[in-house]
Amino acid sequence: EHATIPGPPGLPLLGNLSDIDAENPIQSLCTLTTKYGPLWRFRIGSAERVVVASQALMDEVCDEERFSKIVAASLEQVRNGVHGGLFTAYGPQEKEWGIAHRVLLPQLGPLSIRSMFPEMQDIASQLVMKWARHGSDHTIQVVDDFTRLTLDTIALCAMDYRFNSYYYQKMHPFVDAMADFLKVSGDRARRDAITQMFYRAESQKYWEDIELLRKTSLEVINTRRENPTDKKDLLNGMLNGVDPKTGEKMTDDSVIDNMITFLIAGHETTSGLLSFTFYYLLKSPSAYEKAQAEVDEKIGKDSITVDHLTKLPYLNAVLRESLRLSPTAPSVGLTAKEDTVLDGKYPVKAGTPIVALFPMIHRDPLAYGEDAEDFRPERMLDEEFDRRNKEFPNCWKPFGNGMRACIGRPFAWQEALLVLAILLQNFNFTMDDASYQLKIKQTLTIKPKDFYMRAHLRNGVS
Ligand code: MNH
Repeated sequence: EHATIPGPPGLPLLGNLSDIDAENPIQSLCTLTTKYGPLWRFRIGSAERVVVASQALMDEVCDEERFSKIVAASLEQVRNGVHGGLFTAYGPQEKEWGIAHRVLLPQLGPLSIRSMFPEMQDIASQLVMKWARHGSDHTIQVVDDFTRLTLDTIALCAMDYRFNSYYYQKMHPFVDAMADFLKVSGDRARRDAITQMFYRAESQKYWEDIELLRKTSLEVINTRRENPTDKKDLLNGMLNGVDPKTGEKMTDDSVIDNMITFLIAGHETTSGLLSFTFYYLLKSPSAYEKAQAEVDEKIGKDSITVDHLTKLPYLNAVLRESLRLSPTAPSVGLTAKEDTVLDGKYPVKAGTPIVALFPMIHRDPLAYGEDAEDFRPERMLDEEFDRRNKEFPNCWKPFGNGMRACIGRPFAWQEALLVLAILLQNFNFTMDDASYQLKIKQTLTIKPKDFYMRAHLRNGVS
């Protein structure tokens, strides 16, 4: 028995354009889900999209035999700058993806990441110093400083380059170019070809930004070739690594594509994670207390080591719970490989984009119960977390699925754990405005908007 997927009616030409807030599309999709249920469709112009928003449907589309990642909309535009880099590649059918994937997987595995700990600690300590010197009267721009931290960390670990962002109010020109390139990629995705013609000046700057990103990256590569080191960073990994399957190395263009990709994929998501985490901790005093108690008990006043990080179950749970409620990469795009039927009765054509909506999937009451809206890290402690993932497969997917899942996950996790621990160790935090209500700013990722806090140095910790 076939049924039609429900959805908002929309206009003949524009489709559902007016149902979706261009500034905050994810929020609109979530609101519409409460109206149309966990499986619904919408149109932008004549292009149809299907939204999946429950654990059961997510589990179905995670089947890589039937579904694969689709590069549509913003991602298609990001390809203007980074082509077949890991994040924007169409998939294994694009040779560049396979080679880079196999060369980089071990470089970003838990073992290699451990060796990056000192550099992560370097950047994290600089943040502690900055906040300590500013003192508790200073309003911390949480998202901005965490973005400086994650960007400096990935640049230092990936290619031994220091942006030194903490020292500047304005961002490094490379960083500005990257941010503008991403923003305009998103804007372009919402325009048709005719409308796009009216954006000549924007378009020119867009291609100049891409040029600057690629030229700077090539300079970094050339500098390394002229000054070889045996440092085990990603740049050396990319320049020297040999794909075990084809015996080939990555081309220079592919190294550039992926260098920019790491800077893009490697900073916004992690800075968003840290920002939301502090928001949730400040809103949940009991979770905050437990987190700080764990740091005091397991680390105390010692300098943090990479081994400390394996002994912080509660902090782990805090990060998982933060990513559940506010998945900083809030959706991924999939498509059916062949015409298929979802949920046993809803036909979906091959090629139709399917949006997996993490904020709703992660609040499915079937998997998370009636308190799914609450920030409760206890539910994410290993035992319960594993039990739930077994009973409700794919109910927590903030890093995506299968072979196209996040390759930077171990990197992001080590960085986020370290930063959370070192900040709780050194400061007591308060909300700048106790009545702050969470607002969300969406670009490619989501972040809390206008969220500020204050840092009070804890006594006796240096
Ligand atoms: Mn990451 C893919 C989330 C940190 C590099 N990342 C993905 C995907 C999600 C994701 C979701 C799948 C996208 C898709 O299906 O279209 N990533 C995150 C989150 C964090 C994160 C929530 C932090 C928290 N990612 C990082 C870091 C790096 C990185 C740090 C780099 C060091 N991510 C990638 C790359 C891909 C990716 C590269 C693409 C992998 C592939 O398709 O081969």
